[in-house]
Amino acid sequence: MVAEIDGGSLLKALDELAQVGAIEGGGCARLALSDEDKAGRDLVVGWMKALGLAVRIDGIGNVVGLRPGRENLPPIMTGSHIDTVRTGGRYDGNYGVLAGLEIVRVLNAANIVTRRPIAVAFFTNEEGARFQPDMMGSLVYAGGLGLNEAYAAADKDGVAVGDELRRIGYLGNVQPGAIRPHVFLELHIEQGPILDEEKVRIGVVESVQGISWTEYTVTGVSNHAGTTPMRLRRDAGYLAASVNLFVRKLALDMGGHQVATMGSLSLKPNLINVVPNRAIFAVDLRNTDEAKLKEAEARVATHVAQVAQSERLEVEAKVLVRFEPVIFDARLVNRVEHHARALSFSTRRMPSGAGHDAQMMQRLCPTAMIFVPSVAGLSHNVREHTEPSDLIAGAQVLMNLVLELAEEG
Ligand code: HGY
Ligand code: MN
Ligand code: MN
Repeated sequence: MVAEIDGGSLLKALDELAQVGAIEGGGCARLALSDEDKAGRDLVVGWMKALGLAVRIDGIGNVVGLRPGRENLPPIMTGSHIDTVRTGGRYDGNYGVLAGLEIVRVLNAANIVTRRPIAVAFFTNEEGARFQPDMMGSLVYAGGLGLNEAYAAADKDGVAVGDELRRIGYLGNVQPGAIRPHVFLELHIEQGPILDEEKVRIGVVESVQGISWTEYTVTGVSNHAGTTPMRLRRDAGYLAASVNLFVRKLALDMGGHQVATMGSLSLKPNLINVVPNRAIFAVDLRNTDEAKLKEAEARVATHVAQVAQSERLEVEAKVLVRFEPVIFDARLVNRVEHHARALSFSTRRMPSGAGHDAQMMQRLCPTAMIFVPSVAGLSHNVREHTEPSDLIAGAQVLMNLVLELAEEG
C-alpha cells in the first residue's frame, strides 16, 4: 500500500472534535453558525494550518484547505460538514472532513506530493436544522443558491445567516465555487441500517434520494376545552395530528423507498385546557424516484386541503427544501468499488437516504461517496456509532482513490 491511514490519529481527531459542543450521551450539538460551530471551525482550521494547508474561507463560510500538487491543476477535493443537528452524533459529517485531513497528514509524513493539488473542505450548514435549506454552503458553492438569498435565511428567532457568519468571523472574501475541483469525494457514515444488517463494510453510493421539506402554518380559533362543543371547534392541533398519521400511512402504502416524517411541531397557546388556534409543523418526504416523490407531495397537499376545509381552518404552506434525486458519476462509483474490493472489503451499491454536500457538488464536477456502516443504523442521535475498524477502512479506500485520481491528467 502506497500510504497507510493511521487509525490512531484519525480516531483521536474525531474524539477531540466531539468534545466541542459535547452533550450528554457522547454526541455533540454544533448547530450551524452557533458559538459551538465556531469553536469546531476554529479547531479544524487550526489543524488545517498545522498541516501546511492554505486555508480559504468563502462568502458563505465554506472552508477549503489546499495542499499544492506538482502541477497547478484542478484539485481532488474531499470533505463534508462539521455542523450537527441538536442531537448529533460524532461521525455525521465530521468523519469525512477529518479523514481528508488524515490523508494530508500521511502524505506530509511520507513526503508524497501528488500531481494534482488536494483540497479538504467543510461546507456551511449542511444539516439545515437551524437554517434552511440544508446543504446550504455546498448549494451556494455549486451555484444553486445566491449569496444574498442565503444571507437572508433566518432561524426561528429571526437571526439571519449573514449576521451570524459575520458574528462568528467566517464571512470570507473568496467567491464560493472559485476552486472548481477535478472531482469531489465524500466519505460518510451510512446513517441507516443496511450495511450493518448485511455485515457489509463499504457502501458504494450510486445516488442520493430526492428531498421535500414543507412547513405548514395552520390557523384555527382558540377556545375553552371544556365548554366548546365539538361541532364548533376549529382545532389547529387536530389538523397537525391528522397529517402526521396520514404521511405515515402514505409512506407505508407507497412502499419502495418512500419515507415520511413530521419532525417538528409547535402548538399555540400549547395549554392543556385551550383548543389550539395555531399549529406550525414541517413534513419531510423523500424518495429515490422523482415521480413518486411528486405523487407523495400531491397526496399530502390534498389531505391538508380536505381537513382544513372540514375543520374550517386556514393553512399556509411554505416549501423549505426541494431537491430532486442525484445520480453520482458512474466512473467514480466504479472506482470506489474497485478500491474497496482491492482492499478485500465487502461492498454493496446503494442510494443515500440522507442528503449530503456531495449531491450539490455533482452539479460542478464528477462526484462520488463512500459509506461505512452505522451500528443499528442510528444517526442524528447521540448514540451514533461506527466501529473503529470500519472508520479506518473507509478512510483507506478514500486515500487510495484520492491517490489514483490525483495522478490523472
Ligand atoms: O437531512 C438530511 O438528510 C441531512 O442530514 N441534512
Ligand atoms: Mn451528514
Ligand atoms: Mn446529518
